[in-house]
Amino acid sequence: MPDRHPEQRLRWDLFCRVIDNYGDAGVCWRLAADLAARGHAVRLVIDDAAPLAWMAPAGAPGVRVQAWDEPLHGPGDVVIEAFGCDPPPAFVQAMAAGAAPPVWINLEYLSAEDWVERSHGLPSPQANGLSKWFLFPGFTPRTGGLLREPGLLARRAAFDGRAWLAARGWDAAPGERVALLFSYANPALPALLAALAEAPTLLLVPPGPAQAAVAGAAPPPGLRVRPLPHVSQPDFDHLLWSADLLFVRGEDSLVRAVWAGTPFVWQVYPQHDGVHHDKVEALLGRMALPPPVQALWRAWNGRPGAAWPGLPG
Ligand code: TRH
Repeated sequence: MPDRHPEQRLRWDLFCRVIDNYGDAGVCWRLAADLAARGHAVRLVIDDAAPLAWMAPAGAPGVRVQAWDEPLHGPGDVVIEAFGCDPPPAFVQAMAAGAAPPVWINLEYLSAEDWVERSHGLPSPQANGLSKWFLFPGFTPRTGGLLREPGLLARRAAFDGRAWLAARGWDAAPGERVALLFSYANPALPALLAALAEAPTLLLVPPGPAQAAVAGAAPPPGLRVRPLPHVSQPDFDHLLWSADLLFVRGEDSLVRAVWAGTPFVWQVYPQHDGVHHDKVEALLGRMALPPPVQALWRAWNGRPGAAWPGLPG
């Protein structure tokens, strides 16, 4: 990659196709906004900007959002395609035609598996003479790491979660713990609700399959369920910071749960071939969690043979 001064202001083109759920747009928006906050100019080219209306209603200075089929003038300094989404062919041609082609990065999915260290940073030579460079986010120094905005942990430390919830009318009653449930459809949900109800609990449930599932039945006594509207990405962090226990899913909310510093259980994005269980094991292998917590993670992810263990005391 070119040797550039780190403080140089670069022009970044970030390409994103929304496949399903919120993570494609969520990861790309977070990266775009963070780059812009560090002084760079970002074009976010996205085929479905609808989630940004609630994720980032105010946009961000320095980020220009463009539709996928809008005409694009030539590339800037760095081109990122998220999750192998293949930028439009005409744009790729323009990348190769310039006197100083941009650096071309393929931002991959997050995984804690060992092979990520071997694949991170590898080039993939393309027919047009350019190379794509693989950027694998990850949990070790030999990966691309995790996105974290400057000052995030200090903001988290100064945050008053109960006051923030109360200001929104989502108050916890005295003595109630607050749990957040952001998950895919999950057959273990009734068992989780019963376990949460063993102590007074306010369960905050963002939109999605879990919200649809809890809406269908009265919660067990001891559990108050509050369905939430979509909130902006900064407020999604505030939600995570306000809870005592988190159930998160996918990629971005996993990372945000890590930065929240709150006990969490992760539901991996399920894949038909079952390889998602390896991803859960890989992440468990990087965290020294007590066996009952590991058992809960496995049961929540539907690992074959994993019986529901209840919530660790
Ligand atoms: O929505 P997800 O399940 O996205 C998934 C994963 O990224 C998965 O790895 C990928 O393969 C698949 O998409 C295509 O979960 P994730 O990654 O946590 O993304 C949710 C994003 O939505 C995150 O950026 C936070 C944001 N969000 C808000 O900003 N406000 C909200 O109210 C909610 C519910 C989410």
